[in-house]
Amino acid sequence: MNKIIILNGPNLNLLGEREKNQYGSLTLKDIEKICIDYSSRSDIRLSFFQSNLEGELVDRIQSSRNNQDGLIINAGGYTHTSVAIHDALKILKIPIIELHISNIYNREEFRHKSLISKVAKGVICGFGAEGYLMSLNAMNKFLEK
Ligand code: CA2
Repeated sequence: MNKIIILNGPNLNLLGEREKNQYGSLTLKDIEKICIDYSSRSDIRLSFFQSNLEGELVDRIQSSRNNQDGLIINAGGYTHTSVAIHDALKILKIPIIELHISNIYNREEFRHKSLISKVAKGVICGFGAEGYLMSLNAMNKFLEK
């Protein structure tokens, strides 16, 4: 059974409350439930974690080193700024998928740069909350090989 962790960065705890045009109306709890339902039908043991704090995300990434088979990350705004998250991810030897709900490339210029893409095996963005299931499916495929 493969162990996969989904990490969510700052402000994603507010999903479904505001900016519904951009991020949809599902809450992060709704998304977590959908992902857990999916994982219980697949060969996955899923962990789901959100933090607004960069250091807490770095801690989770570090502790995934020895006990996860794949990591999916929506780093929120830290995607565009965090050398610390980039460095922590770079240490991992497991596949990493970068995930965004919105298409960061058709938004403001400052969102076009990602420090995560360089260390990710794949990137999924612009498919709304559906991207969470798409990334789980893609991770499953990566881990099958
Ligand atoms: O599209 C994504 O998933 C993002 O990672 C979301 C981040 C944004 O900074 C990235 O550029 C793209 C922001 C998440 C903020 O979520 C909110 C949800 C509801 C209300 C306000 C913010």
